[in-house]
Amino acid sequence: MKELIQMAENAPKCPLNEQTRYIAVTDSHVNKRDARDEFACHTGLFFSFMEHIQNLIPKVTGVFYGGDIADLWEARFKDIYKHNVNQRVFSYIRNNVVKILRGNHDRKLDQHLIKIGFTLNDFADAVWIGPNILMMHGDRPFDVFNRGGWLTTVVRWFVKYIWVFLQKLGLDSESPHETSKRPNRIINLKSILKLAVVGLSKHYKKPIVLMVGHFHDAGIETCRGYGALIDLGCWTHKDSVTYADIDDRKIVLMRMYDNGKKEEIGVYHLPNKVDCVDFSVGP
Ligand SMILES: [Mn+2]
Repeated sequence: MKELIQMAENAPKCPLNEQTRYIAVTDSHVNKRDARDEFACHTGLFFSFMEHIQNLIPKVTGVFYGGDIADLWEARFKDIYKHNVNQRVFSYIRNNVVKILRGNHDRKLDQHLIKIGFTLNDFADAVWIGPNILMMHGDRPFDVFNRGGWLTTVVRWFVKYIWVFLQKLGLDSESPHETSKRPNRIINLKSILKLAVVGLSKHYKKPIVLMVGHFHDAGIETCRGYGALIDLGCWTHKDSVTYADIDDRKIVLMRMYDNGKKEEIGVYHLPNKVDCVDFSVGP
């Protein structure tokens, strides 16, 4: 918890008011356009989505990207970036993004993106969107399999070699992009993050919404009246992509299908200032 509060304390703050409207997306896992590239089928949708957002400007202030933009576990950046279509993806992100959160699959992507026109200021480990929303990738600081060190090395090695081999044999029906799910299922990282929401809300004496990527499983879970955990989903599922539309009053979690059809997954109404209560004394 201490580490999480430290992340929150260090996080840059972006204003959320009547003049702002943000879009949040996450986990596109842009890859080298081979058979394992699950984003490749959505690139057309990505471009029309980004154009749609650009048309909404100045109504939309910008895009927050929840991490794992590219999959550097599976491909080298130069093999990803040599494809023209991926170069266009990164140029759209560069033109629209407010902040990019670092993910476990692309923790060092900033070093590559800075060489193609991004600035260090575009990246963060966590960011505040207004007073109540804290956005981060979601693996840190609780995911012991993604904390770095020897365990992470073993997990990455397993993903890179064994997992793919099991998939080829048809022994595992899961996507390699959902690799984070298996260890998460054992330690149930999402439940830990829900407890973290309670902890953060108590610490800051206001309801905190923790908005994360990483799990690829879009949904809103309220945390015993203390705030909520919002999973932004991903851009690697076969039939649809997910995103959040954020203004100063609410967060709307949306799913968009390849045919452009949209559907609302859920809404979280942000608290008014008058709703804020002192959680330190209990609900
Ligand atoms: Mn991740």
